Amino acid sequence: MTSVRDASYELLRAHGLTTVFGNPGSTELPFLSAFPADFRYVLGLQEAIVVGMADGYAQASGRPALVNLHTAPGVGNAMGALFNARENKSPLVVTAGQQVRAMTTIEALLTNRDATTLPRPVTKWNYEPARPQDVPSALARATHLAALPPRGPVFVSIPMDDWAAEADEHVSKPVTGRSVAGRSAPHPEALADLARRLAAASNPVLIAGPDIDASGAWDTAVALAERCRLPVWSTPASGSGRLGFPESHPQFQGILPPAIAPVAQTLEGHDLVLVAGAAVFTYYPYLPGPYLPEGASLVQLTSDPDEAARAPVGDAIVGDVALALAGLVDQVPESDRPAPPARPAPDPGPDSDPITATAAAATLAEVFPDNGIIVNEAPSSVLAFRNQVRLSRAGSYFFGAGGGLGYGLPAAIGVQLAQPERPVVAVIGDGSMHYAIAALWSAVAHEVPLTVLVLRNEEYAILKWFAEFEGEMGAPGLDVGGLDSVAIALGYGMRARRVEGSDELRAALGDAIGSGVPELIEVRIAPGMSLG
Ligand SMILES: Cc1ncc(C[n+]2csc(CCOP(=O)(O)OP(=O)(O)O)c2C)c(N)n1
Ligand SMILES: [Mg+2]
Repeated sequence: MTSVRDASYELLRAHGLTTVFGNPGSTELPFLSAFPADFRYVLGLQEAIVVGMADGYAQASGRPALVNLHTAPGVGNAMGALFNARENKSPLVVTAGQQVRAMTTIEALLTNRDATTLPRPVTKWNYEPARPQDVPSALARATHLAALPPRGPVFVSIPMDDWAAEADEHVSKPVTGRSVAGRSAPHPEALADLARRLAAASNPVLIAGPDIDASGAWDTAVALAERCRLPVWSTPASGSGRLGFPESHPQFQGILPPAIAPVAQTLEGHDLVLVAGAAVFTYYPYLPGPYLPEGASLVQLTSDPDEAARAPVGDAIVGDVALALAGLVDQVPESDRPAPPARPAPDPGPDSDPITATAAAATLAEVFPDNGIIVNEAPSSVLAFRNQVRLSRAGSYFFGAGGGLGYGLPAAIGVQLAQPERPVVAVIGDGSMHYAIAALWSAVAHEVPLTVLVLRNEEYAILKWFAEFEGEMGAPGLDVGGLDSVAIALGYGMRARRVEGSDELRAALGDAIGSGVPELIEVRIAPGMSLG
């Protein structure tokens, strides 16, 4: 007989879902026991870590990733990370164990009482199969849905006695080989109209968003910008989980500010604002004003219907961003307008003791390999690292678009697992380290050779900056002195050291990057915000 378990593994195998990110409990053991040799289990010591690793892995591989959680408490612990995954548009197939069917009505221990409601606000689909025999088809449906735009997490609750049931092969076999192609081209007339508007505009500008990278449109975005001589801005840093344009390109102008009125001020003088692969925009804080400068119109290219519908201004064309940009490249004439002026080279700023985050970023830039990847969760110095390092290859940058801390460290592990040939550096604030600190153990246990750079300013610097900006002084809880990331890393078995100053930092980073083993470097930095 073929069991539901065998049929499910066959299906997961057929979809390439052979890496399971999980934290197990008794309700998951019937799935995990006699674990097939061609599968790999990546253990996270807490569910935020499990989902964060899977999120980085899914995004950096471009394919859905499989998560296995422990019934209700496991899903509960994972919620913040699932919120992040949704904002990152990360295709996660999240499964969780459930009590045996015979004991859910009487609510035996570990019953996930409202299994399909629990993760609902942050998942695209939630399901508990009506019959054990429907587990494989539920997993198939979940996998296709997670990967369809807008990509994101889906959830399947699986009663623990389902795995041993006899499969209904009339149901499980046909779904096993199915493929679902989900990239839809934008409406040809809408795109042709946009091409005409772009050709006729006197001063158009491109705003490059994260879905350019996710959809594989990196080179096409560059081709369009060069063909139309467009100045290019990145969408505001806080909502940009990935880069949309090479940041050392001479036409790249910088990162848009995140608030309504400053965006309009920054885009002053442009008559057509083309936004590709992003929401319009992920604003914060609230600085009201006109959304666009006088006389400007906006067109948004997005594969996400909700992103299109909720934009406060402009037109939108829903469809695959790579296909949309390629269509524009084909249809717009080459422009003879002068290329925009290049922005100044990065300035590492004056020496100080301790060094500034900007100087730390400049030091990383000196030793950073061409094919390196940065995962950033250092809130007060995100802009400094973007400006100093100026990443310029596709798939080089991952950032928690939802703003929930605890993403960066586990995500960096997942990214490194998906991209073993590319050195990964996780740049993490000393406060942010502690939302998912036990991820260090997973890096060691699974021999994931990433470098973790901890910026120790002993404070929640960005919140102090924000408090001052908003005039909200006197809040408690903004100092985090005494957090010794080096001692903790050593406790998890990771190589770790503390450095002071740019010279020590340069040497330590040079050693750690590409060393082939996971290593943590903690550098003391000056307090305060670093903007560039
Ligand atoms: C889950 C979660 N809790 C709280 C916050 C609020 N928050 C935003 S930034 C920040 C401080 C980050 O401190 P640190 O990592 O040291 O970076 P720094 O600001 O010092 O650069 C906090 C607590 C959050 N974003 N996510
Ligand atoms: Mg800090």
